[in-house]
Amino acid sequence: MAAVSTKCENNGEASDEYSPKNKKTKRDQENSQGENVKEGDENVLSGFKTTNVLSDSAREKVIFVHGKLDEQNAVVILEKTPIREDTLAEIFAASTLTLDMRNDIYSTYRLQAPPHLNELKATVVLPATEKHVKKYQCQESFLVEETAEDYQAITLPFIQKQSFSVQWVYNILEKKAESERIVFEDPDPKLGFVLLPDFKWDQKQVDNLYLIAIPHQRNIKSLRDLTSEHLPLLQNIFQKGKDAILEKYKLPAGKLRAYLHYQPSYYHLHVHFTNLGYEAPGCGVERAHLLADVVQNLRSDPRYYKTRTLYFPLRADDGLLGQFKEAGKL
Ligand code: M7G
Repeated sequence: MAAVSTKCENNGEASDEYSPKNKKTKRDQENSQGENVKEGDENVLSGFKTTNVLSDSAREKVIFVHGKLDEQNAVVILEKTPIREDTLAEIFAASTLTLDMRNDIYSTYRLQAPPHLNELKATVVLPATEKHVKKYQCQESFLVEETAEDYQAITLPFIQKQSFSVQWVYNILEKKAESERIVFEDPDPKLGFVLLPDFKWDQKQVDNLYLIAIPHQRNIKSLRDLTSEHLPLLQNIFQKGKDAILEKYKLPAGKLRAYLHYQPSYYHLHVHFTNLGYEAPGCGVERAHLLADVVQNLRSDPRYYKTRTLYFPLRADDGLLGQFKEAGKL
């Protein structure tokens, strides 16, 4: 992704008098509780004022924009969605075409598809914290080497103070949000989990299928906390996750990539399930740990992830990178 601008405005708090904000503030409060209702056709982005572009990609056809909405900091992600095979007949029949150039057997056109086939996916983070703004900003990354001691001395204290809120995860587990999107649930408090579409996936086609499995257990922050004690949970997620995806999306296990991120952004354990044919963001070897490997590693050494040195990338202005530098580890 090319950085269009790396300038970051300060995160001013919204003023109380601003009238449309009173409505929003109420919605924000509802949102932290979670919201299952559909918002209808109201254009909540009509007042969005762009501050700067955090990053964009012509290849992935996505742009991450930082701005203000009702005087609150917001991040909006706009993304062109894949073209579905089942819409082709309508695209060919009902679009308008303008010729750009013709040369021998070659020609290019600007094609205007009917509006309902020309959607953008918009993801809104409101209010966005400074950490959200940094997360979506295009930046240089550095590979960090974290020993078990570094985890205890540097990473753990940092994530206990500074990580993103996992309120959205609790909202899902408590059915306060996204309950209508749940694909499968095993309600067992120890072994159970909720499987639902990741909010990066528009669910229109399985080509870019992306689901997450979130365990009901709340005390597992990340891969680092896993021991052989968690094998029944991991195996349950693996097996039932694959079965549910086969049943609902007809995608067999051999077409799936199931993995955990280290470091994750959100410290409540979760498993990513993506279509193997889709190069999902964050599926590279520097961050993704295949669930099948995690299970094997814990079988051969119950404390594998408690003792191993783990490697992961951190962005240049990530506070955790600063902590590793301060400790003379980089
Ligand atoms: P991660 O490895 O902690 O962080 O994965 P990452 O975002 O850096 O990959 C968390 C996953 O949860 C990501 O794939 C997010 O797209 C997804 N996610 C984040 N939020 C806030 C939500 C949400 O509110 N709903 C859903 N369904 N997925 C989310």
